[in-house]
Amino acid sequence: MITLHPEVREALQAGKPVVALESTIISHGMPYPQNVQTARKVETIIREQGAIPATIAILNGDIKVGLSDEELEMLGSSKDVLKVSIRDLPYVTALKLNGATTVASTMRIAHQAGIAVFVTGGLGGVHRGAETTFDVSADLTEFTLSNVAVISAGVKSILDIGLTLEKLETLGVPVIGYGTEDFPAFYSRVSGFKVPMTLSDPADIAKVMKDKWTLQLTGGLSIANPIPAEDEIPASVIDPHIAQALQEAQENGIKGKDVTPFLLAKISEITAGQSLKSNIALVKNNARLGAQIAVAYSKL
Ligand code: PSU
Ligand code: MN
Repeated sequence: MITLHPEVREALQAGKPVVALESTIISHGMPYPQNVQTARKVETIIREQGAIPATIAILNGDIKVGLSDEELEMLGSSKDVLKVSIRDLPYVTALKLNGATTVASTMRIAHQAGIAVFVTGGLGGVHRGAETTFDVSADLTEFTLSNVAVISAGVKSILDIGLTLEKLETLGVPVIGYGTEDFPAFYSRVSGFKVPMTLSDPADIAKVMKDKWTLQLTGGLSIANPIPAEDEIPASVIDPHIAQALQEAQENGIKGKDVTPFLLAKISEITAGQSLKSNIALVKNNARLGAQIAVAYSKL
């Protein structure tokens, strides 16, 4: 039920490096047209590093790995694209709907397609107040099931970062800080929480991936890449905005799958686009690293 773009299929058959990309960040994480522009730029960066990009989405019920330019435009501009996590996948395929995949569903599809590296912006995780709401992203459970290295800029402090890291430890997920000992907080380079492992060479990260799977330690790895210093928004600036977004979510009774998109849009609105600028910069930065890891992994 998965349709590989011919270029992606050929690259996988030839053992060339391929980098998967998610689509919820396009449909529900950024406004049009910046979302489509960013998605295209990210694909270009991956190519410049010598890898093939494979953006994953569901179009008319077809699970697509690798999109054409027109498909990317449609996905980014259309209003009827559902946010599709693991539980939603069979519903969207059966009813032939359009869907944007989250980290969890993109990991699963990438794994099934044989793609080992996946670039995104931020991971889902344990939400603040999860002790009463039970709101824990399916992204975390997916790390126990799909053999994919996920490059992100860490997690936004809309989440409980400490609990998210504890959960990743429980699930047996290697969390590798790229050139940092501090887990990054998306807009900010530091969260105050330490990463268990630090590596500064993409080739070393590729070796850890290889050994994890050779040891039959099923599941993913989280590669946490801090936002470039010139694009960061310090925690002292962004935290009050995040607090306001969280309060508005509560006042409006936002629940379930709507929580994360609501908070992302609200923060962008409150910061008048400053957060969007940072978001775009960190995704590009992750694309560069992800492609470098994919290239190194393809040589092992
Ligand atoms: N965090 C971000 N940006 C995003 C997301 C999370 O900083 O775009 C998206 C990703 O697609 C992630 C999803 O997989 O939200 C998590 O949603 P939920 O919390 O409903 O599982
Ligand atoms: Mn949730």
